Amino acid sequence: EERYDAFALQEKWLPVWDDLKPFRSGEPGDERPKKYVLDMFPYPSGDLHMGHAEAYALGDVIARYWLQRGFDVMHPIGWDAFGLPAENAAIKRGLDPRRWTYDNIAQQRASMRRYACSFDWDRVLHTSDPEYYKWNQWLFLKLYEKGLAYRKDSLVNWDPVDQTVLANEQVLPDGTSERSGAKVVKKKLTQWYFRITEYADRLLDDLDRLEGQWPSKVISMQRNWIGRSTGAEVEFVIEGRDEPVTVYTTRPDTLHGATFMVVAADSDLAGELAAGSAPEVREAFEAYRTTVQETSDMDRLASEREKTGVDLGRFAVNPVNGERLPIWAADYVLADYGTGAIMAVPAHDQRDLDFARAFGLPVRVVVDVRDADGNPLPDPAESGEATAGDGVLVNSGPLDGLDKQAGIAKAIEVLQAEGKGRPAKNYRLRDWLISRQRYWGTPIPIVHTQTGEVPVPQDQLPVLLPPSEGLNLTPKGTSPLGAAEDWVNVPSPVDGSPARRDPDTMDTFVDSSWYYLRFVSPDDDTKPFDTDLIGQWGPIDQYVGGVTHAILHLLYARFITKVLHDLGYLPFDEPFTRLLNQGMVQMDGSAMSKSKGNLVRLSDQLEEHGVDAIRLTMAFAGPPEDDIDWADVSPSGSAKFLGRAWRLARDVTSPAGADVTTGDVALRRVTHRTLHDVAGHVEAYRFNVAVARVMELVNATRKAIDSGPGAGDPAVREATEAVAVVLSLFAPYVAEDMWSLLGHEPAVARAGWPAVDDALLVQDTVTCVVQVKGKVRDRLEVAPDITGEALQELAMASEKVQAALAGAGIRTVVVRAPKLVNIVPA
Ligand code: ANZ
Repeated sequence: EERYDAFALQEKWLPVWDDLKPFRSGEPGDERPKKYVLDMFPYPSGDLHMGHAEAYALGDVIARYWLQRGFDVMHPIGWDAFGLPAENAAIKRGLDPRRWTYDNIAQQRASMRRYACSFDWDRVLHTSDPEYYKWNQWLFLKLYEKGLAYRKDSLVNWDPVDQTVLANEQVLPDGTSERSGAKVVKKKLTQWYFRITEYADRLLDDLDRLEGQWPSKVISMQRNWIGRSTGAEVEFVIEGRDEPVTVYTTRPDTLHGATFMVVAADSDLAGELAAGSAPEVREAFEAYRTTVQETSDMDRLASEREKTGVDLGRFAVNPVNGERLPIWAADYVLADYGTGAIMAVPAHDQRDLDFARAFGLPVRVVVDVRDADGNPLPDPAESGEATAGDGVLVNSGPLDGLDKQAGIAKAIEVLQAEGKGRPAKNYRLRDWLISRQRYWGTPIPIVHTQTGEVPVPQDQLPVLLPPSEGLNLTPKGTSPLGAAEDWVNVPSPVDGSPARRDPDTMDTFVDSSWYYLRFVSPDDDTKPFDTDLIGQWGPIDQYVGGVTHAILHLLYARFITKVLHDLGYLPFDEPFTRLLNQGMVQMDGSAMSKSKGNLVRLSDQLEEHGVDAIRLTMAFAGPPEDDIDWADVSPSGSAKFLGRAWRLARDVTSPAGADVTTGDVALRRVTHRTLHDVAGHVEAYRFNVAVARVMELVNATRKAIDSGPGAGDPAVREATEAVAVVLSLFAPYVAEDMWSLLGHEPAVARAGWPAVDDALLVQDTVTCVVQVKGKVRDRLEVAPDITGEALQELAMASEKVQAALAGAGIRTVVVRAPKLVNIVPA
């Protein structure tokens, strides 16, 4: 073989690896320490695309690195195979969702094999397999037993195009569905929920433990999503109503400044209060409520929005001073946050102020807020600017003179003593709505009998999804499964009386909330995962995937992990120790899409440049978190470099096992320094820098062959072997062929990281001249990158310098690292 042929290498080595299975993991008796590296599993929407190619290339660098470092690396793969796209494609093309899904999986799997992903192909799962989703149902029932799965009527996000409910997480900030793009509306339905709010505090607090290990952006997105706020609940007596109304406030210190009350227009409370009012109020309210129900939460909360509302003609009594406060219904108060009712303090809350100014309601200042110079801020009633800052309380009776913190504490104390309030917390996080009115998902293992809901007994799992033939999958607002008469009608598990299965399927985020546990025992049909094994492998050392999953998937996985931990199934309660979010592959500065006509097809790229060049390009393009612009990278440059690396192995003439210690020291230094540094770079995700360093090593080696000690020098062999091992992380085919040219058996992936000789890492030194009063007194051998401080210290410690100073004090020291120190005595 004289020429580098990327495509011939692919044909040559793939079958060898199929045989060798270099990435099998967890073999009995394997004593190596364990590492668990996981790439977020793909959705089988078609063949692999450029985004997959990037993610899997980067995940592979990490998995292959730890393997070379002597770890037993588990790096499995699966498919997130249930979900709407399969169903929608099936409807559009008249195919069975199963066919569509499993055909795509087969195609992706073949592409991954060819892309040389270092997956353990004996650990594979598809969430749409009954062998898998049986355990989704098991999980559901475990949560149900613990009161963590429950059913309730509520206003839900409804996607009018896909005709299904959406989790809050699936509604974009502009109020549209992340799936269909339709404007999401509210609809009242009975749905299943997982009680994730019960874990809100832990989900929030445990983020502290991930600091430094997860991207800080993801941590703060999770924090905001959970959105914990602390304050108080305060009870207001309502005239003409037996029960008081409780409001939630973060500012109980401002109670004396409350001038009206607002209830969410779409709350039951608003309806009830209006019903007890005059007919014209009722009419105005009903009309208003109808428009509110058509408005998204996002719009409702937008601060710049014009305030709207209806005076309900009712009154609340302020518990601290007995004042009568008019009660309004408005849309800027949300029905499902806090208690759905607020005390309005317009002087110190902007939205309340806007509302007060719109409807001529009074504004009363109770916090004396000052600017930086100590001057009082303008009166909010005139300026239109609420003063939300810290200040001293005024017009507030017993709270006068206190600052915000003390005022809050005191207000709560007083309320509590009188039984009119208590400290309270609130979260933006809502319970997780898991019911979906669609076919292609996990059936919910509940049967509805005349007397109520009954869980399907464990030994009757899985509740199999019936065949799709004969079912109309077109969305119509209720699950297609409801029409599968043979399936839906079952005897009650309790007494055999006629009953019906729950026709809904689970949100596919349930499937992906625990899949990583299944990989330790993917074929075990007696339990979802083996607790001992997951204790050995877990938690996941390295998780790799897109930042698009920063909230939904990661939060759900963290939640389910904590639940399973609490149930005694897991020894840990955070699933992912380290997280890497790779950027996106773009083209000409924007996301690629068919409609924009800037789509780069992975298959075309692979055909043109070969697998290795594409993988190397992905790693070399820049920091992995950054987006890659495919117009700015050079896969052909990568291919050229790989050819240069390969030719080193072709040219080496010393025999395998030659005594490298007799080799050229200069080249050996480059080799060992490269091995040492590349390890650090890979561990810190600086894959691009690691690649740059291998390129330098390749150049140095070529120089040693052509104009240095020559191809027969053992240092050249040592360097070339190092190149092969390091390249096995980035360009597995060329690395394998180099390894073979160098006289070794496959697989290079398991060759092991060459031992670094620390003696060869010692840097060259520079001579530093030390002067006292302009006269040379000493010469020091120092590292070229020594800091000025360190150098000064060394100089001062010199005996010769001390002798020259003879006890005199110092006036100044001039340091020019690394070459000169000049000391001027006093
Ligand atoms: C009186 C007050 C005075 C308030 C003041 C703020 C400033 P976070 O931090 O988001 O929890 N609020 C309570 N429930 C609400 C709902 N369902 N819809 C809209 N707004 C609601 O904010 C809590 C504050 O937002 C609460 O404290 C309440 O207004 C309002 F100077 O009460 B505050």
